[in-house]
Amino acid sequence: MTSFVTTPIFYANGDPHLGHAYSGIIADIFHRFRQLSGQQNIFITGTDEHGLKIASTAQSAGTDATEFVDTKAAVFSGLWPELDIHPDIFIRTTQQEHKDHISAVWQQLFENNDIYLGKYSGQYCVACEQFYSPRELEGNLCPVHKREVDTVEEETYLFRLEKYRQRLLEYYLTHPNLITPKHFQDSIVSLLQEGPLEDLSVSRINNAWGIKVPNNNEHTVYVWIDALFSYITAIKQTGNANQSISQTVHVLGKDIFKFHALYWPAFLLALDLPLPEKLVVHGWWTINGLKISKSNPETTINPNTFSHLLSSDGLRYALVRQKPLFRDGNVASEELTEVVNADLANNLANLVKRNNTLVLKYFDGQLEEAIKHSLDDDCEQLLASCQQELERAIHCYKEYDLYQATLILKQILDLLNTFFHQRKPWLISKGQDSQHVKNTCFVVSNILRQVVLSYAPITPKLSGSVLAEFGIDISKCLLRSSIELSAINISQANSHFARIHHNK
Ligand code: ME8
Repeated sequence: MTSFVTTPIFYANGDPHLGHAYSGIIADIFHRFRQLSGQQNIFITGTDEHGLKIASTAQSAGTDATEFVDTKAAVFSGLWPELDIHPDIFIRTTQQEHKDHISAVWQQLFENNDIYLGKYSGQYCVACEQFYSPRELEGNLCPVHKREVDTVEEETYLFRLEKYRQRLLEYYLTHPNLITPKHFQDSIVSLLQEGPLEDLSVSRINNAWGIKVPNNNEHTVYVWIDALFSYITAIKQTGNANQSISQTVHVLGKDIFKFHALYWPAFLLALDLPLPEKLVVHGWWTINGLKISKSNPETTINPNTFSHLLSSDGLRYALVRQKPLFRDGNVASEELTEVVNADLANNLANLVKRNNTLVLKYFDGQLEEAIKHSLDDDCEQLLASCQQELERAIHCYKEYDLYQATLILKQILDLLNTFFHQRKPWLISKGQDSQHVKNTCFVVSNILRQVVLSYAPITPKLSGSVLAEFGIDISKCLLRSSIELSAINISQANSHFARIHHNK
C-alpha cells in the first residue's frame, strides 16, 4: 500500500528560510526511511499561493500576483535539490485542478449544510491569515508575529465546527498516538473537552486573490481550506483516491498545529473522509532567541548559506542532531559545524577510512565470510551490543524520533571507535597477530556497513559513497535492524567527509 509524507505548503510571499528547510528535511528523512524499509511512499510539498498577505506583498513589489507567485514557487522548488530533497509532487494552489477540487469540496460542504452565510466580527492577523479570540492575543498583538491585529466585521460563510467536536474527541481518544509528540495530542483533547467551539469563518469578502466561492463571487474561500485540501489534490495527482489521506503523515511546525489538529480533521469528517495517519509537530528555529520568520528580516538567512558551509548532508544531520524535534532551538553556525565535525568527519568518516585502508593494504580489500566462525569473545560482545543499539535506533525512526535515532547511532560509532583503538589493528605492521586484525576489521566493517545504511535517510550522499566503497549499491539496499555477517569486499579508502573549517 502506498503511503504519503507531506510538508506544509509554504506561503509564496517570500523566500524560503531555514525553518522551511527544516520541515522539508524532516519530511524527506521520513520519506527516505520508509523507502529504505521497502515501503512505497510518496513525498509531497508545494506552495500556498492565495490570500491577502500574498496579494499585498505582490502589490508592494509592484508585480502582478500571478507573476509574483510563479517566481516564489520557483524559488521554493529550486531549494529542495540543494538540500538533497526530491519531492514526488510539488503542488501549487493556483493550479486549475486544485481550484476545481476546492470548488467541489465547498459545494459538498455547503450542500451538507456544514457551511452557511452569516456575519463574523473579530481580530484578524493577516500574517497568520486567521482570527484570534481576545484571550489568545497578547494585548492587541498577534501571539506569533507580535504585530497589531485588524478588527474585522464582515459577512462571511461559517463552518459548523461544533457539530464535529464530539466525534473528533472520540477519534482522538481512540487513536491516542495520532499526534506526536504526545503533549500536543493532550492539548487538543483538552480543547475539545472544554466545550462548544465557535463556528469558523471560512470565506473572505473583498479579497480578489483567491478561489471564488461557488455561486457567490463576492467571497473567496478561506486560504486555510484552500491550503489544507491541497494535500488531497496532490494525492489525487498520484492516481490515488481521496481516502489515501489515512496513510498520510503530515509534518508541520507548531504554529499551524490548530489548523491541522482541529480544522483539518473536522473538514475531513464533514466530507466522510478518513483522518490522517499521523501529525508530526516540530518546534521553531530561532536566531538570537527570535523565531526565524519572513516577517522578521534579521532572521531570514537563506538555507543555502548553511548547506554550502556544511554540505547538504551536514546541514540535514546537524538540524536533526541538535535538538529534539518538538523543542525550539537557537541556530549557531559554530555549534552546527562542531557537531558535524565530531560525528560525521571524526567518528564516522575517519573510522571508515582507517579501517578500509588497513583492509586494502593487508588483505587486498577482501575478508571472507568464514571469519565469522572464528571470532573472539570481544568481537561477539561488540556485535551483541551494536545489534541491540541498532534495533533501538530503527525503532526511533519508526516513532519519528530522529533526534534520539542520531544519539543512538552516534553511540554505536563510539563503541566501534573504542573497540578499534583498543584492538590496535594498525600494529599489524609491527607483527600484530593477523587473525586478530582480520577479526577486528571484519567485525568493524560489517557493523559500519549497517550503521552507515541506517544513517542514509539523514545523510544520503555520505552513506551512498561509503557503501559504494564496500561494493554496495545503496539503491538496492533494504534497511533492517539485524547485523548479518558476510564477506567484505572493499575497493577504495577515500576520505568521505572532510572536517569543516568555520570562519568566524
Ligand atoms: O503556514 N522554525 O506557511 P508558512 C521551524 N501556508 N520551522 C519553521 C519556522 C521556524 N522558525 N518558520 C516556519 C504556512 N517554519 C501555510 C501552511 S499547510 C496546509 C499551509 C515551517 O510559509 C513550519 O513547518 O508560514 C511552519 O509550520 C511552516 O514553515 C509555515 O510556513
